[in-house]
Amino acid sequence: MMRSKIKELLKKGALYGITDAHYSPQGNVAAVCQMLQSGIRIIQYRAKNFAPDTMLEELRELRRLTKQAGALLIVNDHPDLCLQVQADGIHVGQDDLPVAEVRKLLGEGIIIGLSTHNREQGQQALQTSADYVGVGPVFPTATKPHEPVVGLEFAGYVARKLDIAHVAIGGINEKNLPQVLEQGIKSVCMVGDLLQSPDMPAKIQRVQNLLLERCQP
Ligand code: TZP
Ligand code: MG
Repeated sequence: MMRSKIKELLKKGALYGITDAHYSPQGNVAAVCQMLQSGIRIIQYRAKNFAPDTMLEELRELRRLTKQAGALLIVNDHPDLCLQVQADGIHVGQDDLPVAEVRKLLGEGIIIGLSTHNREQGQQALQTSADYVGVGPVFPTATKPHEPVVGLEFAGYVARKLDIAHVAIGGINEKNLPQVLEQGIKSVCMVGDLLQSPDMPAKIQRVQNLLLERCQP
């Protein structure tokens, strides 16, 4: 069951990979290949201004590659594409289709991730069938410049007080990662810092080592 798999991975401490074509001159598929080769096991396909046909084409390839690697594939928004390529899950924001609607559309087996930006949204997520919450942006970020920064404090609140799988996101890089982990956070997304790295596999390895070290019980 993929819903329990993502919960386990996030609870243990995982680096969650997200595509972003702005930072990937080599293309989304090539970037994901590197992530998978370096051991990332959760991939979110996020392609904000792409034509539906392009998304479908890339997603078909990513479905094949993630299956082969035993990795989860999550689609940002787009329940239709999620169904079409038989992705493992969907990630929605506060202004997207509500979790209950997505659940009705895609069924009991599908992973649903929900972005949260404050304590109230975090609490509300507990009342839904969301499998995990995204928490952020923890720091200012060029990847999502218009989203108000929620800060480390909210990340710590979710980690310590809310009984739901979670992943911190937004402006996280190798340098500030220890501050995030100090809040009790075990799983993180790094978009720009990973994709812009001249040696992504080496960076992934270092980050995963740090997550492992810091996340010993
Ligand atoms: N959601 C909240 S912040 C963010 C998303 C998709 C962008 C994260 O990108 P980066 O480059 O790791 O700050
Ligand atoms: Mg969205």
